[in-house]
Amino acid sequence: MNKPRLTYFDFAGSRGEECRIALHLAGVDFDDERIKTADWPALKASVPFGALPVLQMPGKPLLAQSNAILVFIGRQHGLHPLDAFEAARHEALMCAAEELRHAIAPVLRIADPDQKRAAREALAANELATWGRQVEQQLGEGPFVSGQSIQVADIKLYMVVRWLTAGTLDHVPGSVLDHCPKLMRLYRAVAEHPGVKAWLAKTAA
Ligand SMILES: N[C@@H](CCC(=O)N[C@@H](CS)C(=O)NCC(=O)O)C(=O)O
Repeated sequence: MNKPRLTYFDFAGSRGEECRIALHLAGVDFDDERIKTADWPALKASVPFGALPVLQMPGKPLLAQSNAILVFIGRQHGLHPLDAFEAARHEALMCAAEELRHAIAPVLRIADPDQKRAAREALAANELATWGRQVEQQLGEGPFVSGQSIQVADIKLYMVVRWLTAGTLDHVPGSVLDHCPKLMRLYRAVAEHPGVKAWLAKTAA
């Protein structure tokens, strides 16, 4: 192995896709390993915390946890603040994005249609609305978290907002974050970033 390998499911979203976008923006030539769902049970015990993504750097053990991977890439390639306090502020936003994903996960597993509707409507009205307001309060003049230059925290927030506002989560309206103009501006700025567009165009093919 002579180049970094990012391993995730064969799916263009969530924690793995945000790491792929960061590697692409960083200009890293990486092996984009995509695991088939059927192969996952056999692999699960071999990765540090039994979950993906993992990043393998040549000569190093596997690195797990999407935020650790993003911060590592960001620090190496100018996509994470050099100032320690500003970096910690970015990491707080990234932790908040992970906490939200963990709050959403159980609701996604509900099968009963009535319970599913009730839980998702409550999620949209409560946790998602509150999370959006809290993140909004952390944002400044923009368009990105730290101003004019995109950082890994922006990529993380973009991926969460893209998921929540796509209108593909039943009973969660695409307008769920409309009360967060700074966050939506950040989302659009990441979506319009030439490097992000180039990655999406390349992988959509
Ligand atoms: N905190 C971890 C969460 C990782 C995680 O839950 N990954 C999911 C996919 S997004 C996974 O591997 N699910 C399969 C499983 O847990 O067996 C991170 O940020 O990387």
